[in-house]
Amino acid sequence: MAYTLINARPSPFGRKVAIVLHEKHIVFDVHYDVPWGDRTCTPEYSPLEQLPILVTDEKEVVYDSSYIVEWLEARFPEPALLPSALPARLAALKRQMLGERLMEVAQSLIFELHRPDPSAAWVDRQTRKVRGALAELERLYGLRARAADNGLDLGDIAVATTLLGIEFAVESGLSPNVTALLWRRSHAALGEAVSALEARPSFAETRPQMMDVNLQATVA
Ligand SMILES: N[C@@H](CCC(=O)N[C@@H](CS)C(=O)NCC(=O)O)C(=O)O
Repeated sequence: MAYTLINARPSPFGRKVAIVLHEKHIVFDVHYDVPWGDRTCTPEYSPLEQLPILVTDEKEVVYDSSYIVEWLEARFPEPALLPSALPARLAALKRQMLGERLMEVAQSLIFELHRPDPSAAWVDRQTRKVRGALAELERLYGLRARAADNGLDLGDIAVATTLLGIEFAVESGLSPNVTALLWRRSHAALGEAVSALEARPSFAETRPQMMDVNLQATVA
C-alpha cells in the first residue's frame, strides 16, 4: 500500500498531514505541486483547488488538511493522535483549531502585505488576530506543560506546523519580517513545546522547503 500526498514544498498544511502519516507509520510518496501556478494539478482533484491532497492506493481522493487528518485518525486509529478521555480530547481539538486558524490568518496577512497597496485596516485586523491567537496558545501551552499526561496529539501537530511554517516564511523571505509573526521571541511556552516536537523524526523528515513562486504576482 502506498498513498500519494500532493503537497507544496513550504506548506504547513501539507506538513501537518505528512507528520500524521509518519506518526501512524503509513507508507506514502510525495508529489510536489505549485498550487498558484498555471500548471497546478489541484483542479483535477479538489473543487477547492488547494493543497494538500491525499490520494489512496485505491484512487480515493481526500482533501483539506483538517479533513485529511480526521480521515486518517478514523481509518488508522493506532497510534491514536487524539486522547480518548473527553476533556483532553476537546482540549486537543481546540489547540488544533487554533493552530489551523492562526495559519489561515497569518497567510491572509502575508498575502495582503504582498499587494502593491496593502490595506492598513486589513493588516491591522489580521495582525490583531495573529497576536490574539498566539497569546491564547501561549496560555494553553503554559497549562499543557504542567499537565501530567501530555502525549503527542493533533493539536500539537497543528500548532507546531503553523508556528514553524510562519517562522520558515519569514526566514526564507516568503513573508515580510513583521514583528507580530516573530512568535518565538515572546512566547516561552510555545518555544519550549515546539523545540521538543522538532526533535521527533516525523518533524525532522518533513522540513519545509522553498518553492518557486512569486507571491506578489499571485496577488497583484
Ligand atoms: N484549509 C486548507 C488550506 C490549504 C491552503 O491554503 N493551501 C495552499 C498551499 S499552502 C494552497 O493550496 N493555496 C492555493 C489557493 O488557495 O488557491 C487546508 O487546510 O488544506
